[in-house]
Amino acid sequence: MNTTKKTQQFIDQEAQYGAHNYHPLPVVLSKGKGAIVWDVDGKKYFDFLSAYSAVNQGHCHPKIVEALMDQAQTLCLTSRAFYNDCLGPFEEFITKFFGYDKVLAMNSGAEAVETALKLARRWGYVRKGIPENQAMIVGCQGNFHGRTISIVSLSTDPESYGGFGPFTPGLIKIPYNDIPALEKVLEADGHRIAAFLVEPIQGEAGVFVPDEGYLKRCAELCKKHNILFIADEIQTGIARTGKMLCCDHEGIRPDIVLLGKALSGGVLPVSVVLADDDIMLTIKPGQHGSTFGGFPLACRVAVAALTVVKEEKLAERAEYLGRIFRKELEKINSPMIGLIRGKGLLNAIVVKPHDGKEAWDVCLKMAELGLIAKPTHKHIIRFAPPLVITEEELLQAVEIIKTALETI
Ligand code: IF1
Repeated sequence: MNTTKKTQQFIDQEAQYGAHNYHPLPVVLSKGKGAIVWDVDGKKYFDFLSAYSAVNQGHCHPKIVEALMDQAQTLCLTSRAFYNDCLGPFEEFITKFFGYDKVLAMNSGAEAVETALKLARRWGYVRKGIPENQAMIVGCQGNFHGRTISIVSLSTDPESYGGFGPFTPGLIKIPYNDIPALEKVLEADGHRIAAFLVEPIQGEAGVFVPDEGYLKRCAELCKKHNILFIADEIQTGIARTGKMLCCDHEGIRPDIVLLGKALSGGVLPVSVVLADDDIMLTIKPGQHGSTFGGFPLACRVAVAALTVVKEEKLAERAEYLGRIFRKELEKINSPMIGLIRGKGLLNAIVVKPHDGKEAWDVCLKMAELGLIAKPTHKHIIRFAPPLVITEEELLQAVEIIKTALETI
């Protein structure tokens, strides 16, 4: 891919002064609106990553930005040493929105996951009666929940955990989408297992959609063994898969729900843990928190971001457009398309390497043609545009994907 001098300057600058913990596509963005982003040379792209589903409401949504600007000029941060007039209204709003007794606000997704792990252990000791320091938490192979030491302790991807040991004990990994595996571990160790943590669709694993009924059966098994069912909806939640929560597809209500990313429409890092009193109130003052967690600016932005999702019926849009998108992709005749899968507007194609070209090359070609997406696990390309994308834009985007696959 040819990069302009201006583009290359920014790339070189990052390479020289930034840690080398990413390998981005050679595109330097400077502006966004809805489903479209522009680079520093003014070239336009369809954004088919949406900042890993953080920008479900579209880039720079006016109502979210308005809430941000208004609150930024009024009061940004107080810490939790004092009350403020934004946190309570946000807490009431979001708990009623999702139907839980309580919310605990943090910032990044990883912090929400960490919070859930602590909450699960605490609940395991004080409610379930697990003997001290014996609590175990079950996760799934192929998961992605973040980058902290404890979270990577649960990872099965050497890229995530390799060279970062020693790891947090008390974490078990079982195969995803495998009910017998869950049954087995719960039968064997259920008395000391506090929680089962799962992504309703595995994002990083390549948009891996489990069999219908899997999540429901997991929830039933957890109930039977008095184990908390924790849904990491950080990527799948907030309308991305065609329902407000991905778990809604199976009509299940997790004991703990984790949200992040699109909770702010991509404006600020805001994450939450939702749970009922029996779980949430096991953490007492001074036992958990964060300087920024639930800061006034975040609270105002999150209320605005969720309001936009509801007002603009983004879950219904994702469902409707997702069907069109997959149908159109199915029509593409390319030896490089192995498999198309997804739900709502969280989709992926599994790329079969062809003539020495693989997913990365397809992404470079698409970028050249005006659509940005990123490969995950070398051979999978995730397609997750902002949910505000219009049907017309979506069809134009499909044309680009088609051309890229045909001309590469
Ligand atoms: C990066 C992937 C997506 C998540 C789930 C928690 C978190 C994430 C289900 C942590 C974060 C990220 C982070 C991003 C890449 C990205 C990602 F490719 F790695 F898998 F989205 F698909 N639970 N996902 O997907 O949230 O702490 O990052 O706010 O650059 O690491 P965070």
